[in-house]
Amino acid sequence: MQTIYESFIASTDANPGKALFEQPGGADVSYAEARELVERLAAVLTDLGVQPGDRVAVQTDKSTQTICLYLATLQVGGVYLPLNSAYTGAEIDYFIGDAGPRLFVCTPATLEDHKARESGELRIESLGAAGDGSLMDLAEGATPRKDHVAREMSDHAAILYTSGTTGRSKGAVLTHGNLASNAAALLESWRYTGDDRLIHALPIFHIHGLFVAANMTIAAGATMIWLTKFDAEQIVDLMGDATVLMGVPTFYTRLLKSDRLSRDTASNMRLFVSGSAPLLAEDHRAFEEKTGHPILERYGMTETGMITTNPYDGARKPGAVGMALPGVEVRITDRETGKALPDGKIGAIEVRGPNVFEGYWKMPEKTASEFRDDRFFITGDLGQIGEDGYLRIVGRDKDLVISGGYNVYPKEIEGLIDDLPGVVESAVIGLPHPDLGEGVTAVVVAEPGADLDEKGVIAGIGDQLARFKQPRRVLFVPELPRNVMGKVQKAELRKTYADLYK
Ligand code: MCA
Ligand code: AMP
Repeated sequence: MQTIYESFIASTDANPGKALFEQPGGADVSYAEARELVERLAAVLTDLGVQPGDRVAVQTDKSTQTICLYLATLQVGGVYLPLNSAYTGAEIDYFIGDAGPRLFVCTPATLEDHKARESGELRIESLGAAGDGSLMDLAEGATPRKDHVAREMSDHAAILYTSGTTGRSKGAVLTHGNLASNAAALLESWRYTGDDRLIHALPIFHIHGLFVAANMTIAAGATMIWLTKFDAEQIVDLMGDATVLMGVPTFYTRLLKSDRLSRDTASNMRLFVSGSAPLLAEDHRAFEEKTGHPILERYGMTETGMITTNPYDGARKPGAVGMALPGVEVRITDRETGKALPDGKIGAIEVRGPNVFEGYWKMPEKTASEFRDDRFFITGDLGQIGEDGYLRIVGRDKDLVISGGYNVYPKEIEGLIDDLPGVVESAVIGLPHPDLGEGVTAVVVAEPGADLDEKGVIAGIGDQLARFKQPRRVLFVPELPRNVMGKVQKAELRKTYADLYK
């Protein structure tokens, strides 16, 4: 097996002139051009002191240059640490403090603010969406570095932070073997080849946009039609010239609203993939009716990459996430005892395989608590394997809201709301939302006579939280429903307010 970086070199050698990126309204970037920039960036990283194993943290806008920076980090043996561009100062402080990167690359607009963090151990440079910024200035004059640092499959390739249901965010450490094996399994399962032309409209700081969409394209030697933002009408326009789309369910909800989505406009496409959150069965059916394409739904996680997929050739079933990928094992267990359950029973979804991460960065106890003794990882999702062999996710054993494909951990928001003057306590829940799947909603108990309203709560926590984590609505109640053990009954709140966004 090759590392993703080695696959990139192989794809470049095989077809140097082929477009890796096609940018509507902008310039194409061939594999050879991308490689030239990767090698110049690798020289810059080396000059900046990035050694094998060093973290390179990146919070930039989506650009082809950011993908080149990712590949350059792999070339020098560094560990890539992408950060959501919506994270605010306080969130960034935590990630930098925890991961201790050698280099942090931000946007040109935020460079001045971040420069204050610079020290002997930490360099700060910038990279802009237009290929501008201090890092690119350095790359301009650099001599391309031709060699690469050989890496074992067990060496670290990336750290992706996932918020915790309790306490601090955890950095999931992914190895070269995790990335390479998952890309290989997906290429095989989805028949993805160098002939494919992927509409890439996802962000590139998560597994979905980076390690599914981009890694697969790079490993196959295919082409990405590169969009910096999701726009349903633009995607319908591009379908005639593309073969694959990968998206979160909100992409499909929005595409279905386009009058121009039809069998005709989708006739050149061979595959539509959905993941990161549950796809509504009604959207699955409506999409097939309108376009003739049954969406292929798959299931994954930051810690594991992709786990299961509906079949390429067999039935792609609404409401099901399919079967384990080649080389990956999935089982359903009793949540308490960890004992395997027979098909048909609902239990904890556990996974083992070359896709499963090494552990959480500097958190050995947390890591140990989420693995069974036989190295099965406990996903925190609840599911059932049917007689048909398909896995269906029926719920979550973790307190998590997924809004537009982004994970939001209630605990983090509740902590900030509870600290506001006049608040007794709060519960943050996800309620069915027609566009985002789930809408983040805060239910708050205020002190008697407190001067507090919906706007005040949102404003009070706004500057500490990325926008996508902020509650869309804040509801006030005299008290929160609790069970006999005193635990807040979030399921009851979800039932009471189920129609809030309808
Ligand atoms: C944008 N906003 C959101 C979200 N996205 N609010 C809540 N939840 C969101 N997901 C805010 C914006 O800040 C803006 O706020 C307002 O909503 C309207 O923005 P709009 O233009 O409608 O949004 P958009 O830019 O079109 O974004 C919607 C989106 C986006 C395209 C669905 O959220 C997206 O790209 N999601 C994909 C996430 C993803 O890649 N997930 C994979 C991670 P204001 O107006 O106040 O500024 S999970 C993963 O990787 C696992 C392993 C897996 O299985 O795949
Ligand atoms: P993250 O931690 O951001 O990687 O999110 C992973 C979580 O997203 C999983 O544990 C699931 O709860 C959810 N998820 C991913 N894909 C699907 C899917 N197809 N259906 C339902 N939930 C999904």
